[in-house]
Amino acid sequence: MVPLALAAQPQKLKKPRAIVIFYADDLGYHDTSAYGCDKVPCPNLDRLASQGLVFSDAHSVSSVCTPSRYSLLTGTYAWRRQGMGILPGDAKLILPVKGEALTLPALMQRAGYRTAAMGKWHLGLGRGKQPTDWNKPVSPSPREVGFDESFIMAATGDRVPCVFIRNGEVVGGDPADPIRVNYEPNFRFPGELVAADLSPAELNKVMKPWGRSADKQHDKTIIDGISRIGHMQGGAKALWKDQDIADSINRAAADFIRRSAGKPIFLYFCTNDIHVPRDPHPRHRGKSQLGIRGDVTVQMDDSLGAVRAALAKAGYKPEETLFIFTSDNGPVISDGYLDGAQKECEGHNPAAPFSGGKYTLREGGTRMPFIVSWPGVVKPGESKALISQVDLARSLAALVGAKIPEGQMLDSENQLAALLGRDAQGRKELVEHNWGTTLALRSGSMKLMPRKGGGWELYDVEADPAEEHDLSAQQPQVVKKMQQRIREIKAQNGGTGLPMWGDK
Ligand code: NG6
Ligand code: CA
Repeated sequence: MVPLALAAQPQKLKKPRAIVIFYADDLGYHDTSAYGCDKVPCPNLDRLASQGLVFSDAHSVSSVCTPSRYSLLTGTYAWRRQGMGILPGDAKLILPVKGEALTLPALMQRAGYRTAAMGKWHLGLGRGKQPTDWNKPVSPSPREVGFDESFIMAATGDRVPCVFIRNGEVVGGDPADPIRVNYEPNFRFPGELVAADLSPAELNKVMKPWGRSADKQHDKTIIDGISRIGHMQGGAKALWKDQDIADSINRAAADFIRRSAGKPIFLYFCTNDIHVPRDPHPRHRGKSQLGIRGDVTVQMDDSLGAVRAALAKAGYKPEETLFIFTSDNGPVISDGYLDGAQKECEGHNPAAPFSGGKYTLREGGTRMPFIVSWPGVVKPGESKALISQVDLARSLAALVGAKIPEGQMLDSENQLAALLGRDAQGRKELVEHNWGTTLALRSGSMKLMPRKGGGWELYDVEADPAEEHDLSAQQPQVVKKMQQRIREIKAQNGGTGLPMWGDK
């Protein structure tokens, strides 16, 4: 048992030498063996779970990527900002840079940590003249946000540009073959290979069998046999190979860890898995019983193992390492490609026991796999504490003794005691978000959610995790009270409609 005195004073803890946030993409609550899915072996995650605290009521801020990541890194709710949503691949940087507001990596720097962002970014780059010029250093980039080092994909695997960017510069960029990106509708670069322009016979020749778009967004530039969102030209030597994306990110992270050996590090590791396009390395093919989507989950687990191995090799002992595993938003089976997942995942509810998933306000949209491991400090087990990823900012600040300036990171709660297993409750309430400023509210186990077409639905998600029995007619007074509370939360901490950073 942890003495109560310690529970009340987590700041007395020794600072971990390594703090890692391993952020999966679109991974659902029920997608891995660690959370009960026996069709997808994830031995590394299983090991982490057996040594750590496995949360069952931890949430991303949003059921889509950009707002969740923004909130995690800023300790503020993304939905307070204007124009927040899934960003195109050439969007400008939406995070505050130094001098504008403190971010999680910047506060870790102040506490003496070397910081790195690896993998999927999707928070925009540059703020200069649009469109972004990819042929010179892009600024501001993760560096200006507080990351000493970065090796990132600008947006998503399905969006151009399909290149890695190291510390603000395209890896493998060639002045003789400049990169151009365009997101205008009906645009074409001269000679560009665009899926929408090709006949089925031509598509069969140039595309991987699972590279075929299923909608009008994903049928643009074909790169590495996969059609993408947006148009791209040039940069032939810089283009990633989809089957190697995971290994490239793992290598970059391992390199950062190796070069940092002996120093405190904060690693924000964002795997591209299990987002579309799903194109696992051949060594992971067939390793799950759920087809291509399960195989990229195995690949994600392999990346987890690679990061853990790199830490061990560089001398970061388990008892010096706080490792947090989670995902940015709920699961989706079909997300723009005819990759076979629909059929292969038949009978698999990736959000089980919840309903909904990515893009939805149901529990499946934001209820995330979430595991905290810190051997010797965090007792292995399970936690039902209600927590949000927006709380990582204040909780980690408390852990490393960083001061947050007055009036900043206001949506973040210090939930360090819950994260370390010393408080079983966590938050009293939590908002869930999908689009715009539409919010659902959890108040304990009760959940109020706007009904499509008007009105409200009320659920007790503890008794009814799938949100099937609407209690709004039986409990109108609870509906009223929670509605009022949503209004209050929206009005707090600057309200809504705040300008995006970099806008005036
Ligand atoms: C959507 C894409 C989807 C995916 C998502 C981003 C369409 C129709 N759908 O707009 O395929 O790329 O954006 O996912 O284009 S996220 O996890 O980064 O939020
Ligand atoms: Ca995502």
